[in-house]
Amino acid sequence: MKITAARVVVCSPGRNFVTLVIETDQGLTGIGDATLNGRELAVASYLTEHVIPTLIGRDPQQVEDIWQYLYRGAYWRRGPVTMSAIAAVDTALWDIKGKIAGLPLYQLLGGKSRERVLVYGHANGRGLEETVDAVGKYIDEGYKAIRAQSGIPGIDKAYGVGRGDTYYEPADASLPTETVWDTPRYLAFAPQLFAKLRDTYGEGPELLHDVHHRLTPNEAAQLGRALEPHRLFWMEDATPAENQEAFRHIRRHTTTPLAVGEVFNTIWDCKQLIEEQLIDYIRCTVVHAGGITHLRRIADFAALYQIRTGSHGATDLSPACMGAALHFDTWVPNFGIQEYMRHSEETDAVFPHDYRFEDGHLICGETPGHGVTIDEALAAKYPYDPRQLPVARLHDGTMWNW
Ligand code: CS2
Ligand code: MG
Repeated sequence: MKITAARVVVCSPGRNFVTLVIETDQGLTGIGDATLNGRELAVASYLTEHVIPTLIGRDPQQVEDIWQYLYRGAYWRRGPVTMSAIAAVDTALWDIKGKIAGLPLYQLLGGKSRERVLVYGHANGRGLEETVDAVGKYIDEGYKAIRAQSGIPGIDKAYGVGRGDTYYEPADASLPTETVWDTPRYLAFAPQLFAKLRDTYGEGPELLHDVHHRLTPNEAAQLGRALEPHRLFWMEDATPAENQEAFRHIRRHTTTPLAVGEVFNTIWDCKQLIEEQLIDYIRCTVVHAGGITHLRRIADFAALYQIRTGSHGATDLSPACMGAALHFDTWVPNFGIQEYMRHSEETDAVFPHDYRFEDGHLICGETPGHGVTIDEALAAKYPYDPRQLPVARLHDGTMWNW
């Protein structure tokens, strides 16, 4: 079998997506997500100019060798652009392999470890009361786990607050929106929000929270401690993790579970975090961490240290990523949870898929491959719409981590 053609489809059915389509001489086609929010065309160009020409004529069944070729062979290793491009190829090849075998992807990985995948939704509101109500709506819809993000008095455009109560999309303008960050106000507010949530909804729902890289290690330790009485499922991205050792300090001072990894590209970004058991959940995802082939390596390594998976699943990860992730989650023995921010109806129509939501869980389908396709004619009706992620500054103008 040979790869005869590959192309990149960039479309914007409500938000931007980059999708790689690979065709073979046997008429089988596979797709992979290559979306990197706010940097879409960099990955599209990397694929079109540098990767696709090297794929033509290769046997699509050689998934591992093609992964190694694109990783080792590029000489310039790692980084979000390279690893998203590799992920797209890898996901499309696993999709094709499933179609050749006539099996859903989870079967190729080793079969089901569970019947369904626990997901968490993203509840948000402009202030405390609105956020508490938004969490209630998710509970009413059957969610067992909900991440709560709220607007904070005195902070203009806090992370995670959307325009509606379900969809959340931070990439909102062609040039980055300026937001303002205020750590003392946030540290005073966040424990009040979770106290109120426990007070209102009791011990039942799992509650999560994303700090979005805003704190120093010591501030993160303080917040983790303050949240302990409210029993969080996890506190996410408490401090930037380029310096993995920073998590030693947080870990020493709090038992609130820690989750990190949505911006990681390879196992090297989390090697120390995992080896030293500095986190509880690893959040790498299919599209940004080199596809199924590499994510499997990260998860197996994490399993040695009883660290579980909790893959990123924001709306900027396309249904093609979500489909592959759900097969991965159905197989991976050390599964923890899967993020699930629902896509818009336009997005769902462009990417027909067979996964479904039921009782706070997602269930992957039985279609051979990962079960997601792209309607290219419909995609063509939604041209690229340049948008970037916001930036954050402190009140005095200092650039901060968004
Ligand atoms: C996030 C995302 O879902 C999450 O946990 O932190 O909202 C993230 O900000 C976006 O995916 C960035 O593109
Ligand atoms: Mg996050």
